Formats: sequence, structure tokens, C-alpha cells
Amino acid sequence: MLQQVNGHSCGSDAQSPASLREDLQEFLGGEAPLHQLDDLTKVNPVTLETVLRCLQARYMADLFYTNAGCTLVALNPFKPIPQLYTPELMRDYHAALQPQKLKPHIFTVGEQTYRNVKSLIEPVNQSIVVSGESGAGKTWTSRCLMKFYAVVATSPTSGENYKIAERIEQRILNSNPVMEAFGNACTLRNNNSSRFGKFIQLQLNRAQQMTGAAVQTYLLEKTRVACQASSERNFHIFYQICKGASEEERLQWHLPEGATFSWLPNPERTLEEDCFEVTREAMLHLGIDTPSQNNIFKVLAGLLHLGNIWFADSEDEAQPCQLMDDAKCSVRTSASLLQLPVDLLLETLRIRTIRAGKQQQQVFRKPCSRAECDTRRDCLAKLVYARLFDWLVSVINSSICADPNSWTAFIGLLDVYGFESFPDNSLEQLCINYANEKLQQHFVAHYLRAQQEEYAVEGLEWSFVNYQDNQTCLNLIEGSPVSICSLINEECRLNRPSSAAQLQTRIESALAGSPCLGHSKLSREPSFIVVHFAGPVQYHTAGLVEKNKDPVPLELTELLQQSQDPLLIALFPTNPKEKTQEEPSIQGRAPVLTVVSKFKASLEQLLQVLHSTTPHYIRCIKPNSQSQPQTFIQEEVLSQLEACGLVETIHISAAGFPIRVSHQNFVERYALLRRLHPRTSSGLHSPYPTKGPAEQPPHTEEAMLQPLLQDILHTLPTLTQTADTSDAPAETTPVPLHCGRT
Ligand code: AOV
Ligand code: MG
Repeated sequence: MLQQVNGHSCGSDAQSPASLREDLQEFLGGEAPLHQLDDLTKVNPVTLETVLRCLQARYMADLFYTNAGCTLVALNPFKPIPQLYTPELMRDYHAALQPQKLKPHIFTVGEQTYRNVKSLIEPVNQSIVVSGESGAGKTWTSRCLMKFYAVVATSPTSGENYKIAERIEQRILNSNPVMEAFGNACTLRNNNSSRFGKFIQLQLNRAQQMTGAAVQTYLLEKTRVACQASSERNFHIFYQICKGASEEERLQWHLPEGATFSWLPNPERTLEEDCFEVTREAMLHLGIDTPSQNNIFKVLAGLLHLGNIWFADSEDEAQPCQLMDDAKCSVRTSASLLQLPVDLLLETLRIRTIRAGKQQQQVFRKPCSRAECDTRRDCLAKLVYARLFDWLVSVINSSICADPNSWTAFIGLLDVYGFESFPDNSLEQLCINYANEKLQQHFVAHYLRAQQEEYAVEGLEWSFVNYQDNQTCLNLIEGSPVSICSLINEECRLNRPSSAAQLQTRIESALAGSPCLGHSKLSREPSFIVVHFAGPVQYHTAGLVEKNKDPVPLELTELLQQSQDPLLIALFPTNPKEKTQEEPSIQGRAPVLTVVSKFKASLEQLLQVLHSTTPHYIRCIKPNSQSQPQTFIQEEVLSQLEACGLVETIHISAAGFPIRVSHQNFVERYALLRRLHPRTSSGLHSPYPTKGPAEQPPHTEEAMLQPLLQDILHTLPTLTQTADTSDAPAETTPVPLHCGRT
């Protein structure tokens, strides 16, 4: 096999990949039934239609994973398939000499990524980018991958080490239910929709054991605490406490059975995610003890009561708004749960303080309108919840993060909110879809463009495959000098009153030339349309600027600093140096850092991290929008395949070279073969000094060759990928090896 592989590696008589495929089909003696094609590069011809038919045939045969060249397509089964995720199966993929020869699975990607970390020269950071639209299965997939690493990347199962390892893996896994309880919610698209982005870095030591992890989160959709779209719900944790609290806790938290809360819509829907016990147990494992947990839940109950505070219009503008009758009790209960003076809470919600003068020493007090009171109430809840979420993430990180000296490489798992298009889309969807555009661009740049450009530089025979580049759409959203982001930011900076209609006009006139900007004539509300790679989305302009400013009246923070509650004292320290996060104040000058600009900066950081790793891609596909098993809606799948450029990916993978190894890496890793088997390394002239094993004299030729062969099989797992069939032995299928100077 080695001779055949090398025979096609760099030699001038290397067979072209296309003719190899023809040979292979001849060898196979005809076409396999569609559902048996476990790699979409094998469908013939590769078109949207054939790819769709193959995926449908596999879906109906309960085969949910399919290779697509460099990516794995994961169809959401929408039904539990426990046998697909057992620890035994994980170990099988881990132990396999060539995992890619087993059925396509996320564990193949997990294992290849894991093996890639290991290098004879130095560990290489890896990342797995899981993408797909809302409800496609990204969070599920990331969770399964974390379980996979918790099984395979452990230290020896004996002695003290094992206990430590068990604890760290368990803690890492326990971060999922906690973060999902506080950061996920039921939306129109997904009952367990992630309302924040997450990048988890699994940290590995030299022995490839997981020693810890670090979580980075992105833009929690905090508006959901106080405002939920029709038929959607608040974050799971609120329902969990209402359903799962004991009698005693109900009394303590003022949550009597059957109580109704404005911020708790659709409580009658019972979801799997409403399991309070699972969250509590996980929190305990992460070091959040029962009294601290109760403190958190008490504060959350306080927020629910805050949401029941409603104001009546005041007849006299000089007087504060009156409370609605049923709201009086809610104010008292909320103040008591949040341990705030009730009068101060009421005053802060109803009276605005205006500071003027050079030193801001002149203070005016102005009663708020009813709408302003509502905004201040909502803002208070968002402020508390966002700080609580950040605090939880930092607690989780301190519980799972390894000592920086104890790890040498990481595997990053990226699970961000999927592409969304609702009847009413606002700044949250703009940010979510912007993030998805950036990830799509990362994929395009890394795979579709870079690979082809590299072939051209290398002088390899290649006809360029066209692909959909989303740069135009990104220019529209974030480009300079003018873009949607810059225009919304400009409105914030100028701090001038502007209507939703004016913002629409400004966007439409300033960006009229962009082919990705559209306008819906049917819409009664001021709006604009962005034609994203995954489809057009209509964004309403009402409230965009205000959301982007995300102003927090100073009095609200000052109010929370008066709380006697231990958790709120920790979240809102009076010493400004201890502040965890600066919210822009509506006092004084306009905020500099808007939501969009902070989000853009965090996305850029994320992309820098991704660029520094070797990426792997899993494309999750949603077979139907009703979340039904055994239902494959062709049009819906088709639009997802088109959006992610899957056919182009397959074309490049099918026609291209399955392996890319840098010249230096290749030489350093396999130079020894040249000394042992001069014939196998013909054409390989290393400009680099050989390192490592090559410097040690081998005891016997065979003894040295054996681990190297293993190394080739392990570290270059796609070696036989193009020619892989269930019944065609690898030895008979020579595959070209692209030894590029990357
Ligand atoms: P998402 O992460 O891609 O959406 P999820 O991972 O939450 O989507 O998946 C949605 C639902 O599909 C899950 O709650 C499961 O019920 C089901 N599901 C997904 N994958 C599988 C699987 N492999 N086996 C069984 N059921 C599955 V969003 O977070 O909305 O973008 O923001
Ligand atoms: Mg998710």
C-alpha cells in the first residue's frame, strides 16, 4: 500500500483524481443503491438533485450522517436513537485503525480532529465548526462531541488520576445543562433554541488527555427576559423553577401553584428541557451549592414578579404614573425577593434623574411616562439577567478551566445560534444572521477559495469550481465606509430622535447599490431586506437604534447596588473597579460601544481563533420545519443545501486531492522512510533538516517502519477517502497525495 500511495504522491505520472474515480466505479461494477452511498462525492453526477435524492434515501433508511468531502452532513432525525451515541460506539471509532472506513458519523470527525492534534513536531490546535439553521441539530451535535471526548480523551482508568479525570470530564459535561437552562428557550423554530453563541475550548495535555476546558459566550439575547414573541417562551430556567420547586421553595419564592406571570408565556407546554432537577444537579457538580442555587432562583422569582408590575397613564405629567391595582402586590413581592427597599424600587421605575452641569452636580427629577416606566422595568430585568448569565459562565470557567501549564493544545467546538428568519426580525436576528454570514465566509475562504488557489499556485491541473461568495452581503452588513451596522451606529452616536421610517430611508438611500439589499413593498412596518446566503430576511427598523444603544439608566445600577441580597451584591459591586461589565449609560454623552460594535469585535476575535486552528466542518440539515421524524421535505432541504454551497464543496472534494500536508510537515514526519526505503521517497528532496525519530538509529528497519505506518494511517486518515468503499480493499485503490507547500 505504501508503495502505491507514494507512487501517486508527488510523481509526475500520478493518476488524476477523476480517472481514479472512473477506475473505482469500474472496479465496483456499477452503481450502488443510493442510500448506500455514504460519501456524496460518489453520487454521479454531482448535482443538487442527485445529492438531495441520496440524502433523502439515506434519511428514510435511518442513515443520518453522510460524508461530503471535507464536511460531514448531519440530518436531524427528530427522534431519539440511543444506539447511535453509546460509549461503546465512541470507543469503536476511537480504536479503529481507519475510522473513516466506518459508517459516517460525528465520531469520525471527532476522532480525526483528535488525531490531528497529535503531531510529531508540535500539537496543532483544531476546531470543529458546527453550522446549520435554527433547529438543525448544532447544539445536539456539539453535546455529543463533548461526550465523545469525555470518553476517549481520558487519563488511565486507575488510581487517583482517574478520579481527577472523571471529575473534570463530568464538570465539563455538566456545563451544558446549566448553560442551556439559562441560555436556551423555546422559539418558533426550535423548542431548545440557543439564545447565545458558544465556543468551548477542550484543553488537552501532551498525552492527549482532557485536562480542562474554557467557554466563551457570545451575545445572549437578553431582551427575551422581558419580551417574548407570540408562541415563544422565556428562558427555560424560569419554567423549571415554576414547575419544579418544592412546596417549601414555592412559599419562599412566592410562586404558588397556578400563579400567572406576564413574562412566562405558554407555561402549559411541557418540554423535555423543563427538568429542574437536572439543572440543580449539574450546578452542584460545578460547585454551585444549594444555598447559592436557592439565592439564584429567588432572584429569578423576583424578576418574574417584576414583570407583573404595570403602570397606568398619569393624568398630570408632573406626577409619577400610578400602579395598576394588581401590581401593588407584585412590587412588594419583587422588592422583597430582590431585597430592595420597596419605595426605592418604585421611585427608580417611575422617576428619571437628570444630571446637568460640568461636574453633573445639578440633579433634576422628572416623572416618567407610562411607556418609559415599562422600559425601565424591562431594562432592570435584562440588566440583572445578563449579569447573572455572565457570572454563571465565569463560575463554570473557574470550575472547568485547567492550569495553563497543564495543556498544550485544544479542540474548539463552535455552536452558535443558527440562521433565523421570523415574521418579526430585529437587532437580535441581524446579529445572529451576521454571525452565520461570517462563519460561511470562513468556510468559503478556508475551503472553497483557498484550496483552489493553492492548486493554481502549485501549478496543478485544475478547472476552477464556481461558488457563492457572500462578501457582498458582508459588505452590506459590516463594510466600510457605509453599511447597515455603520448607519445604525451613527444614529446612536448622533443621539438624535429619529423614526423607524427615517432609518429605513437612510439605509435604503445610502446602500441602494448593494445587490443584497431589498425592500418589501408589502410590509406596513418600516423595514429593509437583506438577502443572506441562507435566504432573504426582512428586518423591522422600529427599535433598532434603541436596542443597539442598549442604554442603562444609572439609577437602575445604583438601585441594585442598594440590594441586601448576597448574589446581587456580588453582581453589582459598589466599587466600580469590581464591575464585571460596563453598560453604556444614558446620562451624559452618547455611548461609544454599541451592541453591534461589541458583537463585531467579539466575532473578529472568534475568527482569529478559528483561523489559528485546523478547521473541520459539520453541516446540520433540518429535514422539515415541523420537527417531525421520518419527514423529509425536499424544498426545505434543497434551500439549505443551496445556501451552504454543498454541491460546490462536493465538486471540489471529488475532483480535488483528498489530503493536504505542508511540505515541511511531510518531510519532517516521513523523512525516515527515505533512509529506509529510498525508492518510496523518490522526488522528495527536503530543504529542511530532519528531526525527531530520524535522528535516532532504528533497531531494525521493520521495527521502525511499523509505528510510522501506523502514524500514516492515523494522522492522514483521508488517505483512502476518495476510493473508500465497503468492499474495495484500500490496498487496491491508489490515491493521489497532494504534498503542498502550504
Ligand atoms: P440547533 O442548535 O441547531 O438550533 P438543536 O441541536 O437544539 O438545534 O436541535 C433541535 C432538536 O432536534 C433537539 O432538541 C432534538 O430534539 C433534535 N435533534 C437534533 N439532533 C438530533 C439527533 N442527532 N438525534 C435525535 N434528535 C436530535 V438553534 O440553537 O435554534 O440554531 O439557535
Ligand atoms: Mg443550538
